[in-house]
Amino acid sequence: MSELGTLEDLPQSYRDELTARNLVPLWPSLRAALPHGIPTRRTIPMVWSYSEIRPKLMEAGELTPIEKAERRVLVLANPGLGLENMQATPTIYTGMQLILPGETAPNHIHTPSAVRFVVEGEGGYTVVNGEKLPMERGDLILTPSGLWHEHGHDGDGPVVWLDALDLPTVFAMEASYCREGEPQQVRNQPDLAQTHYRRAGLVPYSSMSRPRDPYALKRFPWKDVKASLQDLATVTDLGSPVQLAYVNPETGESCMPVLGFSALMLRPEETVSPVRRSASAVLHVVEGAGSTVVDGKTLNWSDKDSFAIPTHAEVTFHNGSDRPAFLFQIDDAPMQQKLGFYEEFPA
Ligand code: 1HN
Repeated sequence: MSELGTLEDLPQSYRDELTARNLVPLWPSLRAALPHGIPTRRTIPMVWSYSEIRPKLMEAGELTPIEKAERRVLVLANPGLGLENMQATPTIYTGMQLILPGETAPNHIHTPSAVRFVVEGEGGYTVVNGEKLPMERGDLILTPSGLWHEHGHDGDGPVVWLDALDLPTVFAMEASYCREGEPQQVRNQPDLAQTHYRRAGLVPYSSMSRPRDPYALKRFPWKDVKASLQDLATVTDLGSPVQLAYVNPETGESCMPVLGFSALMLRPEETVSPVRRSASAVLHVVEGAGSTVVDGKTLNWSDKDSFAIPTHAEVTFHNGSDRPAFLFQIDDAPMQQKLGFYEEFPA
């Protein structure tokens, strides 16, 4: 590998002439743009503790009426990427959203794709293209790009969920925008997809002779995910990941195009070292307590905490307790796969 020329190697007059013409020499910046062996990562492996988020979110509930917020959210921003950029990792936006009893978050549509993962409270709902989807603790609700969605709360007490969006990518493409709409007409058969896609491997017969629905299932109830993980654990060797991906039942593909979602169970005292890979991730603790070593840095976590894992990181999960731990994972593997550079690095 040869030393490349620097900016300072060039006569100032030449540099000034380039600048005046909006031209930039590549070679002084080439190594920064394309480092050898491993990308440069500014993402800091870190935890957002729910015990710190929750009081501030409740304060936001008092300080800012929903009409002044539309979405009352505290964003989990990674300081390594600049707080103002609202990135947990370079591709993943995450935020904690609070809705109080009787409030509604108005109907809108936008280019980024979003999901919500319910953290606490009962009675919340999201209406997606006319379908009213209940939000119970741990449920995953999809609001894909271009689908109308609005939130409400019919119950008592605060409802909090984790929003995850591909906003950083869509924003970087200068393609992020929204439109507002009138409240939706709710269809009289709520959450019909739960019946249509009752069991993996079975789809409505009529779906075989029409184009695949890109978002066949928009709600994944946690009770099903948890039971499936517990079943999978009975046939999985200790130390091997007990992990399930959220997919579109009509295509078998990741349920959203840019970000991927999965659930992971760690058995009591279990240690799991997944294969090192090129994707970045945010994990959210549904229940349990443990730690994750990310590139040598130990992140301790418990119920409802969230943590960031940079691309290409060496990761080991440890469940330090005598009860199982359940984690929800957001990653950018689907986009990396579509772009053709997703990699795994077996030890
Ligand atoms: C959004 O539409 C929601 O619909 C939440 O609840 C967070 C952050 C950025 C852009 C759009 C929502 C969002 C968002």
